[in-house]
Amino acid sequence: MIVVGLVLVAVGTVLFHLLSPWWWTPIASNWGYIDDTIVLTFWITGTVFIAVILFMAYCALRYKHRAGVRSEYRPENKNLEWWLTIVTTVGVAGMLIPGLFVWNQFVTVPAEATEIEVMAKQWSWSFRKPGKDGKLGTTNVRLVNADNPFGIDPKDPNGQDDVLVDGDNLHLPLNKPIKVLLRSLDVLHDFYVPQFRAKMDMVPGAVTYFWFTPTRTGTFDILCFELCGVGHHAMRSQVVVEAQTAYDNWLNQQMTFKKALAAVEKRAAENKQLASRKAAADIVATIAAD
Ligand SMILES: [Cu+2]
Repeated sequence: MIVVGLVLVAVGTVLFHLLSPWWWTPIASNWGYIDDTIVLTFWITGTVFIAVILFMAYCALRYKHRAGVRSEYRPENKNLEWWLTIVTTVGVAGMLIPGLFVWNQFVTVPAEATEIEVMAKQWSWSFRKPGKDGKLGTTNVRLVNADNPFGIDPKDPNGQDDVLVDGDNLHLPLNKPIKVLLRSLDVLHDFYVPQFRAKMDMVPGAVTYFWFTPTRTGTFDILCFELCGVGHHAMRSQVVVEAQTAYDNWLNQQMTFKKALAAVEKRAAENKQLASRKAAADIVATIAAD
């Protein structure tokens, strides 16, 4: 009975793998190596899993209780120990070593990569890109407020032409390497686009990063991959990968920090004017009442 159960587990697992509708979405970045390492780990762990299950089934059948037969006591088997040690070492090394090579590439950002910044907060995403100067302005969390959600230093000339994308999708040009700088305003978040494979935690008070090159046009979901509170599941946005001309069109329509500052100042001036007009009207009303 146990033997049949164990064999069914092994067969069922393989069938589930072959027939399962849940598999990766087609890749849209340069990180095919990450898929390769996962597939390699899958084959090593999968083979060992099936081998162990079938070995247990074999032992349950071969060494089942028989009247009058006693088991033999064999505390040591040097030969078997060597054999198991070598096979285990090769298996573990096979899972670890390719990952080290991929990690080395993952943390080596190409010199030509364009920086973009992703800001996470409970529970939304916003994005910042360098303007024509190609440089992001310096930021400070102390400067973060409703009018300056990124905390950009208004005195830094590099920040004036920064492009701010708040409440809209992120657009990226096709086949251009991107260095993603990640910030969080409140708790741990994690920027993840399944089709890009790469992801990274966002830590309040620190700037983390990763890089990738989008290799396929399309619209892909941005997910938060770190449980960050009750709205975690709804922390969504989208990234649109498109050809350079379409991307340039989109970029030209976006708000820059300079324009955002000007709008804030204009609003402040209007409010002041309204307030003084109201004060004057109040005085007139008081005089008239007298
Ligand atoms: Cu989150």
